[in-house]
Amino acid sequence: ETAKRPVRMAGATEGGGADAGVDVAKLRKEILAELTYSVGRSPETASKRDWFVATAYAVRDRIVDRWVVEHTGEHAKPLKRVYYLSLEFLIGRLLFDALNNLGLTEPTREALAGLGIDLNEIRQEEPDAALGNGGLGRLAACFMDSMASIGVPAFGYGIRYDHGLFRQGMRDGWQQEYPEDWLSFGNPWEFAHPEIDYPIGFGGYVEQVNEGGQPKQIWRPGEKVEAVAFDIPVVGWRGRHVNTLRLWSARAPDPISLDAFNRGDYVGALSDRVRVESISKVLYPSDETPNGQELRLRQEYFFASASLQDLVRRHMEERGDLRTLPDHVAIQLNDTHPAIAVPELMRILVDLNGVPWAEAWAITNATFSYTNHTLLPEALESWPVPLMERLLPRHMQIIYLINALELEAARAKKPADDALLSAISLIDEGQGRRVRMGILAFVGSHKVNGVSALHTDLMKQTVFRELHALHPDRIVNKTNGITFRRWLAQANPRLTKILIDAVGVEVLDDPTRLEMLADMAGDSGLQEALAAAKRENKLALARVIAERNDVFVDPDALFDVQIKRIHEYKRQLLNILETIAIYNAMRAQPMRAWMPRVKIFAGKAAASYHSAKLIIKLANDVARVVNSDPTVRGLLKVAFLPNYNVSLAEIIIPAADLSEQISTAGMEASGTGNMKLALNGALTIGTLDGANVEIKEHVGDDNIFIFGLTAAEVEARKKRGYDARAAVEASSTLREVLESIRNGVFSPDDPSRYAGLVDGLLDHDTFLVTADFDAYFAAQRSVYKMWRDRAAWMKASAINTAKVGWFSSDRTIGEYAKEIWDVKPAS
Ligand code: B1H
Repeated sequence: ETAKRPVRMAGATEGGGADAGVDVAKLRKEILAELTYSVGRSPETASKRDWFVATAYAVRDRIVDRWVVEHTGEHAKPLKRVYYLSLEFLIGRLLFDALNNLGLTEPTREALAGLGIDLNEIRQEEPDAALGNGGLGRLAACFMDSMASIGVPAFGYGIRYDHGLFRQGMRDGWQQEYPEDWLSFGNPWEFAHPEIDYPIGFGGYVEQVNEGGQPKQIWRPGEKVEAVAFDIPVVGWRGRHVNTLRLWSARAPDPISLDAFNRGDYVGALSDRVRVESISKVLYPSDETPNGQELRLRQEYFFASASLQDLVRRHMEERGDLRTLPDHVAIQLNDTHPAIAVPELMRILVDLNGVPWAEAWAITNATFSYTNHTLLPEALESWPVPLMERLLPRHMQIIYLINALELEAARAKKPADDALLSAISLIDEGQGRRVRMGILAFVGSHKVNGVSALHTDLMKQTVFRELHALHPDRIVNKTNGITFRRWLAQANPRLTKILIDAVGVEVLDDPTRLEMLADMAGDSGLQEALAAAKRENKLALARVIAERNDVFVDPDALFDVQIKRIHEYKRQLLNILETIAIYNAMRAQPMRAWMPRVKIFAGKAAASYHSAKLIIKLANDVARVVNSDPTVRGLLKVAFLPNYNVSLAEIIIPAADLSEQISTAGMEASGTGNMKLALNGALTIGTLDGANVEIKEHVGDDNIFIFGLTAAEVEARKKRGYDARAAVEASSTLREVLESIRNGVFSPDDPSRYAGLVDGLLDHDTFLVTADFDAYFAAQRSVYKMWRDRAAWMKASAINTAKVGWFSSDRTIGEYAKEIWDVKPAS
């Protein structure tokens, strides 16, 4: 039913729709009671933070009421639960998640207003929980929201890092890392459970004992750590279901060494504790760059072991038989980071519960599944065998045994194929012996998934080619998704209101209803409403850019946005080169009718990733030069916004006109920012990479700007041996750009700053920046052609919003539930 509806400007509540029938006076009383009795402040002396905490507590109470219902009575023992194991949960702020899902946003605004408090102000007091690096961690957070919303009984398991991803500062245009301290004022959403604790062992040795004539292995760890549970309730849409995010914190069994203390060695008295508790101190900021430190492996085993002990205990309490584990438990490994859980479950089954190996392996395989998020060779986890032997000696034995049996089975299927055997071996004999965690996760799982159609195909052709041949039904695709509740309803209430008016409030429950908007995309009333909302959002972003960068931008300029981790394969450099090309053209012909545009960048670089940090510096150098050049007359502005995080994304995305998704084809597994931006009406300029391919299929070729080499062409080019110098020679625009960088136009204080960067491009352009430059430049020109025709642009923008309903993480989770977990959602 796609009958046109008139576009109404009044109607449902902003961004909500489920707010009717709430007793505002009662809510106000509850907030005041929390302020008094939980925070310990009077309204007269309360700070904004106090008000935030009191409000969070009041909302939390209501979640807990439902949580209790969910965990007693008929819901208490669902047939099957999902356990989502992830080293990262990039959850951001939670107040509006909870308010929006409970239909309490407007009532709370009203309740607080009656007390002279502005909800929009106090929400800024909530720290942004950054327990993740980027897309992978944010995906886990979107999945938690979707599982609670569509009624998949689930626990998320991760680490309660004291310090999340570093705060990014800028000094002179260079990235500086500062510690992040989200817990310094406490976390009102969590419940500490010091009584839920599990011992985690490290090191020591394996003892072989004789049990009824059978040899039996017993691990005697040399060191013990306790894992303590902290729970955050996750409430789904309309408050129908509440799941749990359980994060583990490390605690030393002995808080202090009294021996050392009594000797007067006060630092030594605490040193063991500090070492042990360092496990949950800080998130690794690596993001697809290798780190390989021992502490990281400790983190992985710490949280995998605690989570398995916890779910096995629950399963035994409920079902009393370990052999039925796969009937009631599905464990999803978010990348290989928790893959050590595979041998850990084997240890629990075989060593601790006497299950025969073959049966244990069948149980393990039926319980686990694994999501791969990257094919970049440098990002594939592997651990040195000597480190594994020292830290987890029993697991190393189990891994050897798994490997022997897998190789034997492969040999039986494909005899005498040595290349195949070395390709699927758990042990990489290449550069020192290492355990390949991707292979371990693959063989330990019944399903292995990629995160976009293209990525899944490439998995089958490259990294997992041989394993795929042996297990042709194991690899499946689950294209990523995003929660529309955060990325549309909360982040963009102006657009949400228009959508509700246009296609009905049901769109909040069923994003496929957005499709109805496509038929109205040509309607000038709708276009004007969309343009007005976009302009308001751009004004809000312009204020942030002015505050943070002291740069003043025109809200009517095209906002061209690239926001994501800084990585060479994501090619922020390509975008900067195009920026310089425009700048050069403006200087050559200052009086031409240039369309005003703003280039907006944001993102963090791994602290040790020097070339990524140099790209940030270049963006800032270009910004300084361009923004202060009078010949440009303000028609081109460049802003690198520092400290990109979930909250900043919520401001930038609703204000974007153009979404930069320009990775070297074949390298971005999916992307999820691409989905958020298209949903919010930005047009994509992008390569045929990751989920861009599927976005193109949904929005149609006319409503997206695709350019550049395909993944297959990239492969072919590299095989052939790519000659960047020839490409640069052939492009006068690119040549000029590179010359201006090399000549120090953007670094007069240090003219040779970028000599290495330019030489690198010419000598080994690994990411084919120069190969795609001309095509990218041309695609940008077609962007401008469409931008000049406002009606055409707004129509394409509306179609983008209309056609991306499929990218809801509710759809993604529905697919996981059906095809991987065998769980029936409750609603
Ligand atoms: C993604 C990572 C990642 N892929 C290692 N891989 C990390 C790898 O700390 N580490 O060691 C951290 C993160 N992250 C991203 O996952 C992909 O690049 C995106 O394309 C994808 O959208 C996202 C979610 O699937």
